[in-house]
Amino acid sequence: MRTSELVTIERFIIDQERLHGGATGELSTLLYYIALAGKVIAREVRAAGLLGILGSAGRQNVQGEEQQKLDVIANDAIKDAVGRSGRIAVMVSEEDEGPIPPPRDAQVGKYVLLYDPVDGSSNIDVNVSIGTIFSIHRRVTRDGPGELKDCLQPGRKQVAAGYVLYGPSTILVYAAGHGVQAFTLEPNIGEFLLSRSDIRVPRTGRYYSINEGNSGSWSNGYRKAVEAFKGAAGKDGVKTARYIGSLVADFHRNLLHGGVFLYPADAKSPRGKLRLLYEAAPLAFIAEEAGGAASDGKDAILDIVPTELHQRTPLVIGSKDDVEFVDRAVSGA
Ligand code: FDP
Repeated sequence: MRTSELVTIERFIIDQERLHGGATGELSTLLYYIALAGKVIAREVRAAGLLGILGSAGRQNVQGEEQQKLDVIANDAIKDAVGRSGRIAVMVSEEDEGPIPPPRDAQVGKYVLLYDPVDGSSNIDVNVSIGTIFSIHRRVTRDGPGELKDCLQPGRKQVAAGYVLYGPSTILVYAAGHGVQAFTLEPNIGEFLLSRSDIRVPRTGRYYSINEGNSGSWSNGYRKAVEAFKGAAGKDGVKTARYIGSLVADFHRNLLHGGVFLYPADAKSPRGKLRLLYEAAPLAFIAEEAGGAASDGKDAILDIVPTELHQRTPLVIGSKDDVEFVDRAVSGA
């Protein structure tokens, strides 16, 4: 392929902006900085297995800098790259309790970024795929650094959402109201190149993904739905189980091949385990944009009005028919 035929994420973002006149370019710059942070994190993830050999958290590296654990490194990479982009009013990270204003000497922008720097952290030590998830809203306050109410907006109001999956390859997937696109990092030239455009999730899929270790404390509805996926009601609709335990990786597989990921409320997590603002809502935005669905077992995730920054929610996400099937089972219909 000729170099001129390669579509880098920067080129794609600029082309999209030209297609949709009226854009100021601010969102494009923000996405560019998120992609940049994704590359920095990908580099650290590749070396993560060496942290224990070359110096673990609490030690210093050869430059005399403190070597940190991956989630701190990833959180700082995003805060630093995006916080100084001039496009941000406020940020929310899984790793920080309160809203994060832009640095004092940085320009304040009109967007709100909510993110999970390292999703699936229990998989870091065992070299299994992990990810970064992000959600972007437009601020609702007028000026100055953003406030809590800028952060507590329903998912339906997102202007863009995406994730970076650090697997055998590093893949950035995002949606900004014009379909879902995937870009794969070409490590030798350091560019994210368009690898799939306008991703559509099949209406029903072959996979179901759930932590069955928690089945003892699921409600009857979830139990029935999972039994049906295993074929209790006959051969029709039988699914195969796949559970990585990294939400991004489980979601990505089901996005491409179809299927449903479930994390219901259970005895350990009575309100569900996953976080609404920077896990469930951005993935729900992508799922709907790709023709899929996402619910909390009853209502669409995108319609939930958040009341807390780190609010949890049950999550059923993926192929539309499969999500609706689970919702019906949960409601007892
Ligand atoms: P983790 O706790 O490893 O960070 O975000 C939380 C999350 O991972 C998701 O990525 C994953 O889908 C889920 O929790 C796994 O939870 P269980 O280990 O309870 O199955």
